[in-house]
Amino acid sequence: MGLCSHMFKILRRGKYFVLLVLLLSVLAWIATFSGETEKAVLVSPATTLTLVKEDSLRDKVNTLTTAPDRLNTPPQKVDCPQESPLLQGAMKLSFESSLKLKDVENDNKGVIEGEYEPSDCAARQSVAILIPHRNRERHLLYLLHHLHPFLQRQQLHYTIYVIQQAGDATFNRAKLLNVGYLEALKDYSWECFIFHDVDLVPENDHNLYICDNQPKHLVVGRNATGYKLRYKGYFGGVTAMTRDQFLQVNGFSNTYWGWGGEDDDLRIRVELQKMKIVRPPADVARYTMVFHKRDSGNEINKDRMRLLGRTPQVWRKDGLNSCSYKTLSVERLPLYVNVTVDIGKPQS
Ligand code: UD2
Ligand code: MN
Repeated sequence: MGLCSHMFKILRRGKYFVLLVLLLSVLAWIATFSGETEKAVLVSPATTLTLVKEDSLRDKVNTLTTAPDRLNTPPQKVDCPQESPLLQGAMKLSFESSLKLKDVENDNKGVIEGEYEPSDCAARQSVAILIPHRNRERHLLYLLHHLHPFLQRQQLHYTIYVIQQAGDATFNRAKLLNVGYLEALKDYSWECFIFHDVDLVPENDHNLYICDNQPKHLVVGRNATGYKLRYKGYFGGVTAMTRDQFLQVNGFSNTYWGWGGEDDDLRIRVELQKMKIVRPPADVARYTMVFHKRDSGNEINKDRMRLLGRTPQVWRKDGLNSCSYKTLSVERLPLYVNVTVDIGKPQS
């Protein structure tokens, strides 16, 4: 009997002991949980500063610190498909004499100050379209009319820049394009640049206005030349180079005043860098050139052969790094950024 009651007492105390242990565990769990919550809330700027040294950590910290905002911002866009579903292939082009700038603006409501990006996916490339220009307003209108919808069907993020040569000194297409590159980079870190004559309208939207890992020539053929490549090495009209490819060749030469040679000079620069020009298939890289005569102020450059001969010696110091100009205005018009520039005149 005595032994039994002793055992009974021990068991009863043991029960209280188990209860006590349970209670303590619950309290300890609550304490740990609330401690962690506090830590998560307390990711302060000071903490982020010490963590940002490592990129992966920076990402993690950014996720943490920006998470609450995400509730209010739209979800991240998915990448646009490899091939846009909006492409239509060969198009019938129209050049109506009744076309007005207002019509083109109304047709392109998604373009703001010359810039567009797809609303439902993240564009594969950000592209600056650079158009050298003086006194070709009609050609510019036709080009804007066709090019905006063309680029939108390709689901690109782009801005069209028109670089206007001020004054009536001899025209210099190449220098204007250098200016366009330098000015466009003040707006955005464009990864791809398209150097585009104002009078060339692409006929097929499978001719993609994106850059490759080699410089790309987009005009294999045009109406006036029976859609044949004019000559081997021809690099005029419309070309695409990445920001880095163009920097690597020091851009165009600034010294070609008047018609001709500047496109061959760029090809020589590309070849000196052991880069190789690529082209889209001939049935796709087709253009219509709006008919025109040689402009006054853009007479044939008789010095071009001599200049081409010295390119290998001078390209390092004649180009982007020596392009001096004075920007007179930058107007952000609905369909393009209009950069007017004084690029000087040829040295006599
Ligand atoms: C060819 C090339 C062009 C360039 C030029 C020689 C093709 C399709 N194009 O064009 O890329 O190498 O020979 O310099 O092969 N411009 C004006 N106003 C002017 C003069 C020129 O806006 O007063 C601009 C305009 O963008 C024009 C471009 O410069 O498209 C080239 O001039 P062009 O069209 O008179 O020369 P073209 O057709 O022989
Ligand atoms: Mn032309």
